[in-house]
Amino acid sequence: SILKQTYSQRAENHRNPAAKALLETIERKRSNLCVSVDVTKKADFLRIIDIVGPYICLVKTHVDIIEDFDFSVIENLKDLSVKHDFQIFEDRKFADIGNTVALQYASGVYKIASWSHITNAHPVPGPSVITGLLSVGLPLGRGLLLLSEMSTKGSLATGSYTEEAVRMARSNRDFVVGFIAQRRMDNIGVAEGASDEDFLILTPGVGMDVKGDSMGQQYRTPREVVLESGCDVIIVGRGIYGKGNGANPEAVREQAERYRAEGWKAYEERIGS
Ligand code: BMP
Repeated sequence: SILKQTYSQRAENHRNPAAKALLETIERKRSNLCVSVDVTKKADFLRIIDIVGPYICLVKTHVDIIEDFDFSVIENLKDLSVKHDFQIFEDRKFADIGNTVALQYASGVYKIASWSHITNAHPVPGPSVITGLLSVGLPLGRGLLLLSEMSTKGSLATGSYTEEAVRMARSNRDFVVGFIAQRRMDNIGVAEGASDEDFLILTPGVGMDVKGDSMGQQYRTPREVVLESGCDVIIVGRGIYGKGNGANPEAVREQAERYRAEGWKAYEERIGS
């Protein structure tokens, strides 16, 4: 079963270059930690990434919240990704018709496809959202995650919506490399244990010190996410950079180290090493 395979074994199962590179990075750095850097000033954004860089496999961005954005942010981000050996995931959550998402992905101020190895989409428009994005991303070797579940209280992404998202992914395995979800998706719609599919499961809503925020976010620990729910990458935002936009570098470094260690320990326990 996928749950018992190492990240490097799984890297060999993936043909998509972005999925393969992510799995290889996870193994090389012994880190299944993705840090989500949701701050509004480019200096804070780059400073936090430089601090957490050694401890992560992936940086997750929302570039559209940076108030003083210009393309130097992207150039600096790319330099940091080489310096610290991590992949980049713009959490754009595309959710429109194929033609529009292709334009949003390739063009505009951010030109996401030109620098983000992985991005994501809501399955709500149906398969055409994938068709639109892959027309841009596939030739560039990019990968897509579908949001088949969400971490928030009252999420509508449950039941048959989640199942249909998995079906959409199965029909586009060259580009859809996995899911934003709270548990494994490979066995949905097939008999327990019958699937040898390998989807990447990246999971937000991870925190060790609080259970949620005042706006519906819900947190689980790395152990619950990786060991009990079988997810592959933990996504942590405020749990690492804290309330002060990462003003205390040593505290940010310590949290990144702590979440990396917890995520990796849960993985080692899962594969039984
Ligand atoms: P935090 O760890 O600070 O709660 O941040 C979580 C991050 O993950 C945010 O950037 C949010 O946009 C994203 N996210 C989420 O929390 N839940 C989901 O279901 C999907 C997300 O992309």
